[in-house]
Amino acid sequence: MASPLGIYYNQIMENATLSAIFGQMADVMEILGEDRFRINSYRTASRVISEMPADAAVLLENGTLAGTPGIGKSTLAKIEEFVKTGSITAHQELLAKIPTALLGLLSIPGVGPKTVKTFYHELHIQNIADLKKALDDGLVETLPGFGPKKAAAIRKGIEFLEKSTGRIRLDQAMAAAQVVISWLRQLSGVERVQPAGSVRRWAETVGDVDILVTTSERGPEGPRPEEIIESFANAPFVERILGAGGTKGSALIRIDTTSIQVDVRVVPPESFGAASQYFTGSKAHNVRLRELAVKAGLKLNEYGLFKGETMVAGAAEEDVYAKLGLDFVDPLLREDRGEVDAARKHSLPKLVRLDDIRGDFHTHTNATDGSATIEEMAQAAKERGYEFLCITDHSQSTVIANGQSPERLAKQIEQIHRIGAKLKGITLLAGAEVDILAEGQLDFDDKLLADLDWVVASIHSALGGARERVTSRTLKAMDNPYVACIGHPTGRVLGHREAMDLDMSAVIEHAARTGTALEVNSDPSRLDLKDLHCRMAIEAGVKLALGTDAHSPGSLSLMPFGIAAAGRGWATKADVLNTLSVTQLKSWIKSKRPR
Ligand code: DGT
Ligand code: CA
Ligand code: CA
Ligand code: ZN
Repeated sequence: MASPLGIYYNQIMENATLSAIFGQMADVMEILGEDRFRINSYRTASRVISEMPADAAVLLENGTLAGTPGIGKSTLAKIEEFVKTGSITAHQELLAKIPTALLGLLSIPGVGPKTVKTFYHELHIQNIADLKKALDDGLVETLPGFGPKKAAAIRKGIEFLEKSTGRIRLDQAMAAAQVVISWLRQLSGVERVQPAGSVRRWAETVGDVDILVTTSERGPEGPRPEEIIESFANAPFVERILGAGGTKGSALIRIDTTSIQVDVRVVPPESFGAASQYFTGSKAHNVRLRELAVKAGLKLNEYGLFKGETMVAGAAEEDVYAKLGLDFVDPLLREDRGEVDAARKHSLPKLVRLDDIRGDFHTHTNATDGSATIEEMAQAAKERGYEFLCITDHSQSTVIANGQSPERLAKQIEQIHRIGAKLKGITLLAGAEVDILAEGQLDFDDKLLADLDWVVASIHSALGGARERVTSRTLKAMDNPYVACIGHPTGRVLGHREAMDLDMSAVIEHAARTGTALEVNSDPSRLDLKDLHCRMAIEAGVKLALGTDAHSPGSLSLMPFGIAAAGRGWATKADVLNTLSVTQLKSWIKSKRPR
C-alpha cells in the first residue's frame, strides 16, 4: 500500500542522489587536480539540482530543465543518462580513478577535497587509517601550508568522527537508499525493489538502510539471488563490503560526506509481503504482531504467516495484517505506540497526506538569508499547487542572517502584498520569523506585528539556558496575540545541537490555552516538533503548522519530512493548519487577535 507521502518520496531521493553524484564528481576531479572549469560546473549543477522545485525527470521531460541556468549541455546529457539508467558513466569512471576509501576522508570535519588531494599526492594516503599513521609519524604537519595546529585539528576531527553515533539524518539515508535502489532496478531479473526498516518508517535518524528485492529464480541463465547480491557488492558506489552471500549483502556506501551501511535482501515473490512487514519493523511493533499471531494459533516470520504448514499470507503485506484481524498499519505508525490495538479496533487515525497541504508557513527570501526573490518563491509554491505561501524573513536581532529592521519589514510587507495582488491562484501572506528575546519579549512592537498576516516567533539565542528560562521565554511569546506560531520550538539541529531543555508539557498546555500553533519545522536536520511532541500537542488540541524553513525554492520540497513527523505523531488533516483554505486560515489567525 502506498504511503501517504506518495511519489514525493521518490522525487526527493532522486534529486538528492543526482545532486550528490555531481558533488562527488567535483570532489574526485578536485582530488585528481583536473580542469577547474568543469569542477565548478559540476558544483553548480549539484547546487541547482538540490534546489530544483520538482523531480529532475519531470523537468527533463517537460523541457524546462534545458533552459535552467547552471545546467549546460553536458550536464543535461548526464542527467538524461541518470534518469534512463539510474547511474552516470562519467561518475563511475571518475570513482575508478581513485582508491575506494579515499573519499571517506571527506567525512572528517574540516577536511575538504583540496586537503585530500594533498594527502593523496604528497603522502600517498588512501584511507583514514593511513592518515592516522601519517599524523602519528608527524608527516602531516610538515606538509606545505599545514603545521602542528592544523594537524591537531584534523586529529580532533577524526576523533569526532569515530565517536559519532553512526546514525545519520533521514534525508541522507534516503539519498543512499535511492542510489542503491536505482542500481538494483536496472539489473535484469529484478522485479520489485522497496526500502524497509527505519527509512520506510521515516524515522528521524537511521542506523542502516534496509532494502528488499524480489526475483523469481529462472534456472541457470536467469539471475539468482546470489548474483544480485554480488552485483550490489561490486557496485561502484560501494566503499566497503561488510558481508555478501546467499540472499543478503551489506556494504558501506558514501553519500555527501557520510558513509552509511546498506543491507540488501533478496526475497522470493511469495514472501514479499511478509518480508516487507518483518524488515520494516519496528522491532517492538513486530513483537506485538507475533504475540497476536501466537494467540491466534498462527506463526509469523519473514517468510509468511502460517497455520501449521500452510501459508495463509505472505505475498502481500495487507494480507498479513488482515489475517491477523488488523486494519493496515501505515509504516509511519509502526512503533508500538498503540497502533496495533487501534488497528484491531478499527480506530487508526486517517493520517494527514501531502495532497492535503495547501501552503507553507515558514520561508525565507534574499531580503535576509534566503537565495531567491519573493516572486521566485511564490512561483515555486504555485508550481507545487499551493494556495498560499507565508514569507517569513528574519527579524533584526538575528544579525547573522541579515535580519530586517522594522523599516525594512514595513517596506517588505507592502512589497509582498503588491506582488501577491498580481499573482493568480496563490495568496501571499506577509509574515516574519520574529526573534524571542532574552526575557521573552519580541523583536518588533505590536503595532508592526499587527500589520503582518502571519507571525512565527522563534528562539535563536541562549538556547543553552536553564529549563525555567527557555520555557518562560516561550510561554511569554505565546501570550502575544499576534504570535500565531512558535517556530522550531526546541531549537535542535540533528547531529549539531541538542534541543533546548524545554518543559514541553507546559509549552503545549500554554499553546492550547492561548490558541497558538506549534511549528513542525520540516527541514530534515530539525524535525522540530518531533513525532512524540506532535502527538502530545495533538492530544492537547494544539494545531500544528508545517513549515519547510526553505531558504531556496527547491527546499519547499522538504514538506514530506514534516508530514512524516506529524504523521508519526498520529496527525490527521484536522490537526494541521496547512490544510485550511486561505479564508479559514485568516479567520483562525484572527481568533487570537484583539478585535
Ligand atoms: P535502524 O537501522 O537502527 O535505523 O532501525 P531499523 O528499524 O531499520 O532496524 P534494523 O535495520 O536493525 O532492522 C530492520 C528491521 O528488521 C527492524 O525494524 C525489525 C526487523 N528486525 C531486525 N531484528 C529483529 C529482531 O531481532 N526481532 C524482530 N522481531 N524483528 C527484527
Ligand atoms: Ca535499518
Ligand atoms: Ca539493517
Ligand atoms: Zn527560519
